[in-house]
Amino acid sequence: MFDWERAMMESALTARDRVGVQDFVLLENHTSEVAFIENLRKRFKENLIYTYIGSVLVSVNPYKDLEIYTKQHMERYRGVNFYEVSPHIYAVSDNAYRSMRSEKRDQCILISGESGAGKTEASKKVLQYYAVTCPASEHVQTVKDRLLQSNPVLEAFGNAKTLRNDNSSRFGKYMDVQFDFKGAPVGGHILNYLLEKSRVVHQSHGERNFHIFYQLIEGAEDELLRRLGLERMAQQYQYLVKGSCPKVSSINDRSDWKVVRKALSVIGFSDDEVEELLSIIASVLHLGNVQYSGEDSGSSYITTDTQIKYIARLLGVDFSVLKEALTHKKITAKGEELMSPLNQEQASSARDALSKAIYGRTFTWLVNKINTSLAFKDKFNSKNASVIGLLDIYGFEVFQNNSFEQFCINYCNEKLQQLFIELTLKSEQEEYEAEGITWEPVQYFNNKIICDLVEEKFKGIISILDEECLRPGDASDITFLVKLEDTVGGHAHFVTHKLADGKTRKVMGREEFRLLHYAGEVNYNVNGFLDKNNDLLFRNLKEVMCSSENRILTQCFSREELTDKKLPETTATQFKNSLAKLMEILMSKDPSYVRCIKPNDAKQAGRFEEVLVRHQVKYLGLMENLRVRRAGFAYRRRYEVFLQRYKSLCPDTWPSWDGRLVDGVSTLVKHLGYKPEEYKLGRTKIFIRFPKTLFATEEYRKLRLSAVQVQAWWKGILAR
Ligand code: AD9
Ligand code: MG
Repeated sequence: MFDWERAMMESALTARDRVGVQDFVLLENHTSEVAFIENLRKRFKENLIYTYIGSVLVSVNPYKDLEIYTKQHMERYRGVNFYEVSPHIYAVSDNAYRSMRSEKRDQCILISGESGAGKTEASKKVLQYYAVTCPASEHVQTVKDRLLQSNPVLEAFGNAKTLRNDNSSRFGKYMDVQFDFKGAPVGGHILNYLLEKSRVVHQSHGERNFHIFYQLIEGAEDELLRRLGLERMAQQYQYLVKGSCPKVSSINDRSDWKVVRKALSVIGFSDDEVEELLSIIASVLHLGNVQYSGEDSGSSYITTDTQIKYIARLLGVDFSVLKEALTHKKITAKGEELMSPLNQEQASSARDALSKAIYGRTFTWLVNKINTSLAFKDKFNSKNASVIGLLDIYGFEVFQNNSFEQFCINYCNEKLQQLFIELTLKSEQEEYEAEGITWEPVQYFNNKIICDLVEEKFKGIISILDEECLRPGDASDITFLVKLEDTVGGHAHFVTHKLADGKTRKVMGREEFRLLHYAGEVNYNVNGFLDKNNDLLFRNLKEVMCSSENRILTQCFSREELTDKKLPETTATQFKNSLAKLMEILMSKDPSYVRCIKPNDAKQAGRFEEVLVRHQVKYLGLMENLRVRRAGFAYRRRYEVFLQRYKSLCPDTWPSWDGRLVDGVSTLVKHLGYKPEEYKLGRTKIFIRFPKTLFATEEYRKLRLSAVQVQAWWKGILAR
């Protein structure tokens, strides 16, 4: 090697030192978490927010706009092989698209990470990529517009400012994008999961209600506000002031209102429908301002009629029936229906239950409406449509105080982890088998045991919770906990304050149980579990809603529900069933993964907090993911791609190889001095065991390219 060659090689290596490796499988010390995080940090400092673990994309939220999402960038990734360009969400999008087209298999892109890590932004980038790069016709353009415009609408009604994220999605979302045989997007379908309805009536300090309320109040024209009986002051509304945070510096409610209003039109809402929708939103605000006073007898009354009048008018319901339903509950005694008065506390919670039910059901209606607008119209061809699914769902949550919502969210993450394990290991195994290479089993923690603990019939936590919800008499959150102790007390992943020898564990509260999740331990406080799982709405309130003249509400509250003798499913069971369906959908597709990481809690650009990142690396299971990926061969590439990239390094394969691809690759690697234990040749791919082998090859290629350039430059000088 000449001195100048060595100098160039060194400078290439220094550059790699500075920016890290773009695929973690290439890390020399792949079992070291320190090396893993250092690589992330180095890249983050250079604004390189994306890194691969094989085909999994790890993304660190930059908290600033990077110039990497332009049309030119999209073009750069279009139709290009994964490894030819630097890691990017567009590479994942393009790869899924190409696999769908060439292998005729449905795809899904699963995006996970904690709140504020960038999941929703990532899913929007994927959609934008398809909207810009896929073929279009006039009809397709409409679909593209609707797909894109569904986002601002869903975010207005389903997102809110939280402490962790100014635009936090408070529901899980799975969206199918359907493509026709030409590869043009022709339809879509959205499934929504577990909207955080409790936010409608209560927000923690520093948080807000759903965006739409503030957008309406700030943005709507005077005339509309007057019709809805609203004032332009969020502080006026009890449901909007609980978090003492009506204004957020990063949010412009007024201009967002315009965007949402336009999006509703693009999706196909008529003006009447919009008016009806907003009447519902306004009614929820009025409901929040309904105040009660108590009477000595234990009953309660509503202090002023103003709000009830507005609600009755806006929803087209009878004023006095509504008023009675907000202070009484209907009971049947000896075959006769009686109105039993509610005390002040019961009446307030009945009112809140109504607000939550109205909002929650309207949200589901909204999703259905969007689905109708996105539906693939060509029934004849819809069977031939290929699909790319996008999952943007809440990440694992551990707070100071964890309740029913965290329990559901973390259960969902266990299920996704389970799917990840099955699919990654399965696909590794399948690839080895397909290539005729011996499969070497990998040790890993299978979290099925935790999923079973939560969801097993009769013995699982959800079953026990449902049982307590249905049991008449003295059932309470505490009796639920006692039953849990009796039933799953000995389970390796379940802990309470009770020790096996009858003593108590001092560090745990008496109202708590702890689950040892795959991602770490979480203590859940059982307070409110029964109520939240029951999600009860008194019958007479349902009846009022069924009688409404608002056409959206009549679709949300059906009369059948009143006559149906079957007990309604509890929240946890509904969630469990919808997750089971989701798993089925995902299992039938080829997955790509995007793992999002939040670099700091302050939502600041340029700040990389190691402790925080380490925690996420752990519960996203990234080290385990890397271990599985590295267990056999670190790297694999199709013969034609490998040959194309490195053929210039061997006189026998340059400028082209005429024989079988496998022989060309074999000749090439022998020339490069690969030792037999360093690689294996499969049916269509070469498998390389160690990253350093590939590195050396890659550096050698760079060097040769530079040498060619230097030669050309030198020839140029001589020719002058
Ligand atoms: V939550 O679970 O819904 O609370 P997400 O969805 O993971 O959360 P989101 O995508 O909303 O987080 O990102 C949070 C904020 O980070 C965004 O509002 C942006 O301000 C910022 N962000 C995220 N990704 C990017 C990006 N690729 N480039 C620039 C980003 N900013
Ligand atoms: Mg989100």
